[in-house]
Amino acid sequence: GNISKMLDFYSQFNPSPLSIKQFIDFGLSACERKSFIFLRKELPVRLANIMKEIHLLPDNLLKMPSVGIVNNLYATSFEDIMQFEKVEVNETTLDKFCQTLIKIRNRHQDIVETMSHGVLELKESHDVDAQTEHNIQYFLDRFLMSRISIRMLINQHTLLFGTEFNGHSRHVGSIDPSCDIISVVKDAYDKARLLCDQYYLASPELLVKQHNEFERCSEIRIVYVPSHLFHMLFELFKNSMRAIMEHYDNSDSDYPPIEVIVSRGKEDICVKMSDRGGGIPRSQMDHLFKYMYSTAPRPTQTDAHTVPLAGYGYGLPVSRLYARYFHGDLVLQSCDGYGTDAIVYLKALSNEANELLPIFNKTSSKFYRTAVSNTDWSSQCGGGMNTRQLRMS
Ligand code: W6P
Repeated sequence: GNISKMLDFYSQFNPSPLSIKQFIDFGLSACERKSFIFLRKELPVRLANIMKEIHLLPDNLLKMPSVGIVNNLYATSFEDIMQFEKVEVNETTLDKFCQTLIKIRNRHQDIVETMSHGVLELKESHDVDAQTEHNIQYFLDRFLMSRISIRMLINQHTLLFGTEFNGHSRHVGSIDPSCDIISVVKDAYDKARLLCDQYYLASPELLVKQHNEFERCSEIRIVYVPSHLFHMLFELFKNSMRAIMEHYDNSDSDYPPIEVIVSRGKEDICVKMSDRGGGIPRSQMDHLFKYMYSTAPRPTQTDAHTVPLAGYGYGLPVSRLYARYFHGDLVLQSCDGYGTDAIVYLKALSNEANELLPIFNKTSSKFYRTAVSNTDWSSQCGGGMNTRQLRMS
C-alpha cells in the first residue's frame, strides 16, 4: 500500500549523523520550526532504514509474535510522522508534532524487552544455528543503535521546544555542556550499591582517582549526555559488585574496593573501573556481549542465594552501544582468577563525537546472506573456541 511506497522512498536516504557539537549549536540557536523541518525528514529516514532491515531477519524470527508487534509499532510511528509531510508549518502544527513525538517515545518504551522476548521465543521453538545467531547479533546491534539515535532526536526536540523545557538549567536538551564525570561515577556507584546492599547485605567501597593531563587538578568535564554515561557506569558497577560479592565468602567483611580512574588526554576521556572479583576466563569474554547468550536461561536463576544483581541481560551490549553511539567504546579485560577491568572511552572533543548510525544498503543486506566462514583457521582447542571470533575481531 501507500506506506510501503513511502518506506521505499525514505529508506533510499542515508541518515544524517550529528555531532554533539551540532546538537549543542542547534539547541542554542535553532528555532522550533527549523528543528521540525529537519526531523520530519530525518525521523522517517531513520525509521525506514531500520524497518527495511527488520524484513531481512531470518524467517523463523520474523514469524515470532513479538517481532510482529515490534514491526507494527514501527509502522504506526512511521505513519504518524507521515501526517506532517506536507502540512503548513504553524503554531498548531508544531504543538501537534511535539505531542506526536512524545506519543512515539512512549509507544516504543518497552520495545527492547519485546524484541528480546522474540529472540527467546525463537530459541524455545527452533534450533538456532551459528549463522542465525550471527545475523541476530548483527541486527540487534543495529536495531538498538538506531533506537538510541531516534530517542536522542526526539528527546532533544521535546526537551528544547516542548513543555519539558527548563530555561534555568545549563543543559541543552539531554546534553550537559559541562558534565562532571566523577559525579556521574559516584552517582552510578551509589545507585548500584543500594541494590548490592539489598541483595548481599554488604557492598564494596569505591576509590576514585583522576588524571587530567592538561589542566592538572581541575575536574574532568565533558560535553556529553549524562544519562548515557550513567547507564554504562551503573551497569558496570552492578557487574563488578556482583563479581566481588560472589567471589568472597559471606563471612569476609573486607571486600576489595572497586577502583575507578578517570583520565583526560588530548583525544579521549577514559573511565577505567577495576574489580578484584575473580575475573572471567577468556573463553567467556565474548559471550558477555552476545544477545543470544544473555537470553539463555541462567544456571543461577533457580538458586535462591544468587538473586542476580546484574543478570547479564542486554545490559553490557547496550552499554557498549551507548559508548559507541558518539564514537566512544566500552571494553572489558580480565585476568582469570583475579579481577576485571572495564574501560569506557569517550571522545574528549564534542566535534569529534559524531553519531554512529546504521545505514541500510547493499552492504548491510549482503551481510545477512553471507555465510560465516570457519574454515580459514584451525580449531583444535575444543568446544569452547569459536574460530568465527578470530575472523570478526
Ligand atoms: C566481572 C565480570 C564483569 C563484567 C562487566 C564488568 C565487570 C565485571 N567483573 O567479574
